[in-house]
Amino acid sequence: MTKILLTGATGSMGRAIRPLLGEIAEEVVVSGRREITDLAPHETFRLAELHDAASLKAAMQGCDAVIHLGGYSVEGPFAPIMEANILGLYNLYEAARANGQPRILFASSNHVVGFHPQSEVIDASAMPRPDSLYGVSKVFGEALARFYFEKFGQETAILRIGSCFDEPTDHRMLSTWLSYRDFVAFCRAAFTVPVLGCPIVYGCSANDRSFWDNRAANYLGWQPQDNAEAWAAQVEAAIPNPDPQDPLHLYQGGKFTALPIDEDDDNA
Ligand code: 15L
Repeated sequence: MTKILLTGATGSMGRAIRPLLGEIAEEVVVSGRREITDLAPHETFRLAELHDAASLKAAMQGCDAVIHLGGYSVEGPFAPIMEANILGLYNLYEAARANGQPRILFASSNHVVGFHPQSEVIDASAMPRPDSLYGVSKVFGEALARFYFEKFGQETAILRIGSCFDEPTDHRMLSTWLSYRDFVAFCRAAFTVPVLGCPIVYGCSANDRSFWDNRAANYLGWQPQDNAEAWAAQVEAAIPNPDPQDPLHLYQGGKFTALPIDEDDDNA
């Protein structure tokens, strides 16, 4: 592994994982919509906008792998979701096709399957049950990744990320939490396994309360090290009696399942 392109480097997850990427790459091209100036010696910056295909093609030049965190990462109005997660993802895959098909880590989301109940354990064969327009856009992203794999052999690790934050802060996150170091270990596994293919993997640490079964991805050799259970007492003390009827606790997607459609004036 030599040179990785990181999209969405200015987002919260991008900022958190940047210091760890030197462990898996000699060179990291950090890209985003705003200039980044606090570069480590192994980092270079490229301004790249997902709606600007040429900027993505240029940023990807010479890269062996892509960690695609860029995009619209929460529920919101349809127009910006569409621009970043639908048009933007198409631009990303076309940039990859023009640049020798580096492997892609596609940051999909648990919100693709958010309407599955928390009482069920699901695996990669579960039916998509998106819980938001954002989740629907990630279903598109997964389909696009699969299409480029079938048609061109483009390899992608589709990671349905749970909750990638410093630490779990509510009961749901005791199931869905993904630590930064487990995420980076996943990238390493996806970029070094001899044959990647186009697997769907749930992005969570080795949580006792996980909703997800990743056994189909054992061939990647990814062994997450962290477990949200270490924060269980802290979370249970802070939120002693979670309401079981609260959407946060009914469905895997939590509160996203209860959000209203955010009407976008431009599309009304
Ligand atoms: C996501 O997909 C979001 O990007 C993140 O902000 C969290 O809401 C996360 O899911 C989650 O479900 O906790």
